[in-house]
Amino acid sequence: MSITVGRYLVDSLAANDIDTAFGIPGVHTLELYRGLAGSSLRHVLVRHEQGAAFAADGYARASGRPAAAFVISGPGLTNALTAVGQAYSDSVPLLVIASTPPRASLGKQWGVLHELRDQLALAERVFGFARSARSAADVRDHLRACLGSLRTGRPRPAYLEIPLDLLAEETDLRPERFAAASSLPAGEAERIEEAAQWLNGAQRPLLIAGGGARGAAGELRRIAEALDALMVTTAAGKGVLPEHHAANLGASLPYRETRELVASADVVLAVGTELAETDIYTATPLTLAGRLIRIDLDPAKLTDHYAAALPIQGDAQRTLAALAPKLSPRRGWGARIGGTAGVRARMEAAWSEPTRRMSAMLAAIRAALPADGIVCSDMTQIAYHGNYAFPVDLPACWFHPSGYGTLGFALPAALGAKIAAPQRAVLALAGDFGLQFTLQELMTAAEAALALPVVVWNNAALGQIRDDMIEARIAPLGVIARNPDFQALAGAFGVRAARVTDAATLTSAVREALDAAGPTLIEVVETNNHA
Ligand SMILES: Cc1ncc(C[n+]2csc(CCOP(=O)(O)OP(=O)(O)O)c2C)c(N)n1
Ligand SMILES: [Mg+2]
Repeated sequence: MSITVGRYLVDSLAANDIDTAFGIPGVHTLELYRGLAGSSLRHVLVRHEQGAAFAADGYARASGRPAAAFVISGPGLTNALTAVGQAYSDSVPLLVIASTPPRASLGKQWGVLHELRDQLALAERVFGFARSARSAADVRDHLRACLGSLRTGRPRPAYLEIPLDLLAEETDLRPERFAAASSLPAGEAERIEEAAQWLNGAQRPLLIAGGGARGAAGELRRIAEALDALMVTTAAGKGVLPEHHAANLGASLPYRETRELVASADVVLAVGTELAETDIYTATPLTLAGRLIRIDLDPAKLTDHYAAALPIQGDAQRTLAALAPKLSPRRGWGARIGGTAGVRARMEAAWSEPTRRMSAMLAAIRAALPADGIVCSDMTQIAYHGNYAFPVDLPACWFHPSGYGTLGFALPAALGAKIAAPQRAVLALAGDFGLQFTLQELMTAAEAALALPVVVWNNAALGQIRDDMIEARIAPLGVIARNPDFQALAGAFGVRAARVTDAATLTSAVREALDAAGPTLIEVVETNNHA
């Protein structure tokens, strides 16, 4: 018996462990939704396609498993692209399934509904992997390749487009489970041996761990402790070593004290990190006077502007697991400087009053969340500070739109994370302006009855940009925003709301929100502005 290609596609996704699709149906994707009706795949109706891709992103960050986003041709895809750009830059696997106009019209510019001049070309420039199907067999082959691309090598978002007339066609193909991807490779043995020699001979070894090292927490701890090394992470690598661990300087690359330590290290081992501008957050690049070893799945990273003296291409966990037993335990640099607490105290002593207030609010959130609680943060001052100052002791608990840096990530990513990990506490942290980019997803969270605290840092301004203008001696323009009444707005969505001005009340508001039957908008009113 034949089935439609739409049904075949949905069942193929389910057969390959994709269990959730965030999407918005349209006349171009009706046949996908006919397919969904009888399938085990869960569909979550979002309120904007940007929300669909952000939610799939949050789902993957929280669970390590990809989800799908179902979007219509043309505007469905272009709406999703900002979130795809974010997932690309933060190495997050997700799969966007888009329709296209009918095959006969493609490339002809007849002006058919939802037409783009070249939809695939657009997708190819933003996704890591993009394919266009013209037949049922193409759907099978491209889907296998898309899923393979998500599970081998550096994770990037993948894209498959299917013309709407093809989705409606019948096929005799049967959904199948594709062969499992091969496991990720460890680095070459000789290079690992050489890295061990360098590290064993180092006087001042320092480790830098990024998001690519998230799966190697145990190995990194073993290595840091054996060498008595110092450890720095990026925001994406936060928690690979508990931030309370004496070796850990945290995500402090923007701080002068840490940069001086990096500069004075004689061997730096950088694992799963781009060492990108957005990991460092100052205008000047890192000074690396010592010898640099880099471990990365992506060979392009090994020879970029921080070219490794010893490049090792491989999976972080497997490579570090091979390296760790070769290291001779000793006391060294960490002991000499008396651990990182003193360095951190010096960094923190310079904090301004408004920064201390943000710290207090971050501590209030921390106090309400269990150790494995997840925070999805937005592009807001409290989150930039939280990249360093929100303490986490486990990897993959603090998610920030680091690379692409788009506003609007926090709320939809958090709802995706909560759907992926319903048993865990998940919280969204956004600014008053950034929240409004994807605010409509509050309705999605309400409809799904997600116990999701949505904390809004309300300084009634585009605070960071205002401060940047003041520093650059530009008269503030376009940075004082008139806000909606957030309390009334929450009411319109039918969700609970709270308004807090002090840390203790914030802790209790978050605790209550974690036990609520739906989302809670918690407005934290910042009165002590920089300006
Ligand atoms: C899509 C997008 N547009 C513009 C920006 C530039 N931008 C970065 S932060 C910011 C202000 C955000 O204000 P708010 O969310 O209130 O955070 P605050 O800085 O006040 O904490 C803007 C406009 C951006 N990062 N992304
Ligand atoms: Mg603001």
